[in-house]
Amino acid sequence: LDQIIQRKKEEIEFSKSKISVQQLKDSAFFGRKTYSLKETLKTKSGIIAEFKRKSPSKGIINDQSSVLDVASAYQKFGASAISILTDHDFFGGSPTDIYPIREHISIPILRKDFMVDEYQFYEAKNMGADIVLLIAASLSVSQVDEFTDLAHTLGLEVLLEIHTEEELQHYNKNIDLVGINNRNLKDFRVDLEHSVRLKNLLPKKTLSVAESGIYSVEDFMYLKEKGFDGFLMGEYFMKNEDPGNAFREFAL
Ligand code: IGP
Repeated sequence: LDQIIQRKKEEIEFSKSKISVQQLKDSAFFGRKTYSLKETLKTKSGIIAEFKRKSPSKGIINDQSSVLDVASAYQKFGASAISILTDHDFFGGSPTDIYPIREHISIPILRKDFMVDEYQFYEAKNMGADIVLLIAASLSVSQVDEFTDLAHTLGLEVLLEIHTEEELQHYNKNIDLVGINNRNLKDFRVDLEHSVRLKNLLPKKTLSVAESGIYSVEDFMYLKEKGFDGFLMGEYFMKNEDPGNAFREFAL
């Protein structure tokens, strides 16, 4: 994680030198309408289906599928939202993955990246995202606070990702949704029980999302039964040649 954050900071400095915050704000796309995950979690499957080409733990998962084909199928078959990894170096994503699909998608899009600088929030808005991820493990409590306010000013919802009990301190009542990562980012182990325990420590009405390592209908049903409102799934769909069809079969 430290290595990713270090690299991310260099990348942001480079982006800033090419496009200023003012230029991002001036673009026509900046003022577009946004979609709410808090709403679509209630009315659709609850699944936030992810587009992910590769990851540090799995290597290449799928570098053939087109983001528009996959996102359109996810939407068609009932996803509550689409998550798109925009990190290039570690996840094979691109900052231009969201922009070209935005006009075809009418459910919320999560910009999944490592948010460490205000600049990235203006970027996310400009890309066409509706939700941003804040990873507690790489942010201070006050950063989470400030970034949440900024996201809201821009009309973006915030998904706070936690993995440990200590990280619960990063929660504040302005946060829209809390994601509990089933995967430990240090050793990549998945533990659903651990997530359920953490979920039970959240304030009762908090919207919760179980993230990562959901590899079967049984995993999904188990987490649903334990009261999770959302389910963030990537690899299970993306490892197929046709991720949209894998989603369709899962959601049926
Ligand atoms: C999806 P999976 O195991 O279904 O592919 O996981 C998603 O939860 C995972 O990609 C993820 C992630 C992250 C990636 C969760 N939190 C933070 C990058 C950064």
